[in-house]
Amino acid sequence: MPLVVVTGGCGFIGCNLVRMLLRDGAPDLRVRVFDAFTYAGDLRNLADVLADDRLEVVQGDVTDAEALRAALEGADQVYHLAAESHNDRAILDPWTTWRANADGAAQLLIAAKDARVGRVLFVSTDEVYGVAAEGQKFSEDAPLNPRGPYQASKAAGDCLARAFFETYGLNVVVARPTNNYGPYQFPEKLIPVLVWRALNDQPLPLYGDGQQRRDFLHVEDCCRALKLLMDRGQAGQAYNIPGDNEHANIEVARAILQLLEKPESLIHFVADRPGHDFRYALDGRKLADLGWQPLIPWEQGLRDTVAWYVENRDWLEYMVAKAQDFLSRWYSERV
Ligand code: TDX
Repeated sequence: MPLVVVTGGCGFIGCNLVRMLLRDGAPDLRVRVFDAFTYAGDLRNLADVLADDRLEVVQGDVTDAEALRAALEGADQVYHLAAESHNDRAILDPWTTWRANADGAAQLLIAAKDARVGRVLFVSTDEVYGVAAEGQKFSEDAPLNPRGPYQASKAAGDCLARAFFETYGLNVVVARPTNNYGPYQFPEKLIPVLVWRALNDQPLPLYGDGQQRRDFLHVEDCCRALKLLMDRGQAGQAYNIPGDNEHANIEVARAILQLLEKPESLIHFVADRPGHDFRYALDGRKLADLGWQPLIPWEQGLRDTVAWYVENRDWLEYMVAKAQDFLSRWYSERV
């Protein structure tokens, strides 16, 4: 009976991945979620699959070596998604981010090596490359050039994964996805923040002039890529996961307002994020060579995502309440 461990399995990408693994997996599959339940990780994100007896949820922190040792015992595959994933929180509290993303990565890799895990799929980010100039796309062999505390902490883990392959022969593949969007994204990231604000007729905060660009990838497409890389990626290699779907933040805000039939006058420019990366862009040929491409068109993906938040307004309000301290502090400094 194959055992798959998903760290951060109660978070945004993690819960979507767990759902996909259970949906597509064999009857004898076992999925063990390891999650610290800090704030974004929440059992509610797995509520609809908790009754599946192939799923086990263990509470634990990736910086806790003993807890990790127990969680990885007998694991055939580990998807490492546990992270402090928000740039703005990292700006306010770089230590918490470093601890989870860099120390946590080190402990995870050590535990995987010691437990002789068959394969680790290590989730990094497009942000490790730094800013992409207009027309530029980074391929996997581009130098890492992180510019902020979140990016630097992810780059540390990314480099360490490679180091564990070279030094100990750990079977690890690194994934570098772009900005994911979709159901269950915590309302501190751009799209759910804007949806929540629009639903409540509150100003939509855009940093600076709102012209910064991101490549948006639907979480289902990302999870398919993670699974493919787990199955067919080459050990020791990194793979970009692009969305081929670049938009300025202000275009995203306008699209959300249109979908919710709210006026554009709700858009509000606020003080920029310090060190804000203007643009990210990835060359996806290496992953395309394995037969992957994004399948969910942006118009459909965004429409369905907005509809999901509307239908799951209770979930959204509950999560916003959990984020209230951060949201009040961060946005009160921006107006
Ligand atoms: O209120 C906002 N206003 C605004 O203008 C927020 C929350 C964001 N923004 C801008 C900043 C970015 O240019 O929107 C863009 C997207 O911001 P986020 O959703 O915070 O994502 P980003 O900083 O791009 O990082 C995301 O993608 C890469 C994830 O948070 C990371 O975990 C992932 O590694």
